[in-house]
Amino acid sequence: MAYRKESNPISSGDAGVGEVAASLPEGLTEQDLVEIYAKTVLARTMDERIWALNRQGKVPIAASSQGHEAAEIGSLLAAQKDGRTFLFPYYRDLALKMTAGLTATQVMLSFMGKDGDPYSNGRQFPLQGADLPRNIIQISNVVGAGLTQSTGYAFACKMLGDDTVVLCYFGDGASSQGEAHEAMNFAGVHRLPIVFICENNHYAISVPQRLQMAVEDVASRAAGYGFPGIVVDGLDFLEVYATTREAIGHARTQGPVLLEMKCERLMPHTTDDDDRRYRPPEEIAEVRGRDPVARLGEYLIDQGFLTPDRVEQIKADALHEVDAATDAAEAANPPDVRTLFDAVYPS
Ligand SMILES: Cc1ncc(C[n+]2csc(CCOP(=O)(O)OP(=O)(O)O)c2C)c(N)n1
Ligand SMILES: [Mg+2]
Repeated sequence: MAYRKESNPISSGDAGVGEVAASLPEGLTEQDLVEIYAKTVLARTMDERIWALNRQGKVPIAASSQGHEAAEIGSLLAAQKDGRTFLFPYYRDLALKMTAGLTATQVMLSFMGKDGDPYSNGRQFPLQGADLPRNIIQISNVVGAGLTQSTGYAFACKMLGDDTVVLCYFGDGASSQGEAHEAMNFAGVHRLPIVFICENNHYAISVPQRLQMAVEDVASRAAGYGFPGIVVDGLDFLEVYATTREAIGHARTQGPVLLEMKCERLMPHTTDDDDRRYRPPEEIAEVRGRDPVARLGEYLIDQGFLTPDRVEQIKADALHEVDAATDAAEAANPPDVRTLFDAVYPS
């Protein structure tokens, strides 16, 4: 079975998730929420700009995190508050990587494949590679591969007596890969310090969830590996944050947890995809009405943490920052051809 908020077996039950200011989840302050909202808006503005630049022929390809921001940024904030974590995101995690500390200009350099891309200096898919100063690795776009890589990392942490907890991100489609089973089975046997985070947007490119698996919840699979699986509202920033913090604590002391964040993919699979060929317009309109960024902004206004004017100012500031990053990346050079073989290892 998969557990939901009310019956979550790793929770004390009083996390105060999604409720009033007086019961913000542990370790989270009003100031944190305001700052994180500004970063969320910046990530969304960047994502929209990247999409527009693709249509102008300036960005070859992008996978959007629109609709996944609460899942990515809420779980990242939980990891940052914990302080002893290592992250293996996947290709849809722009919002996570940006909020982890990449500047808007660095992100834009990566998407345009220019000199200065901090992940691979313009050699790989955008933001693919390693960002070791921020404890982040995303080696490839091979669907499901990150599960075994991150499980190996968690195994090494345990062997070395290091109390780091690994967070491994992947999609619902990836959860159908053999590697997902192998990784979770191994992690369960060895009680590894790892939190598996499935960002379930109900599609693997054009394949809907019902054609990928015969269960409603990916989280229910955790029972087969001997650890808890919890369904999380991945559009609710506070629920994501609180559940991830609990899961990190559980992973450090007792072993793996599978968190299934129910998200929505607000855009096509990538800039190369046309989702109108397989998603009815009513469905696209419906999911856009449940935008997690708008929901966080409304929550902050409701709680009196932000005024509508301040929200507008945050949006204007984000646009300004993205404009400057766009100009800087457009003016930047491609990587120097003499560096072509740097960091390339002969086989
Ligand atoms: C091993 C492998 N098979 C197929 C692909 C092609 N592919 C790229 S993304 C994708 C869908 C993955 O869907 P999901 O895991 O749900 O992630 P989402 O893109 O929806 O976030 C596929 C099949 C790949 N990259 N790697
Ligand atoms: Mg998916």
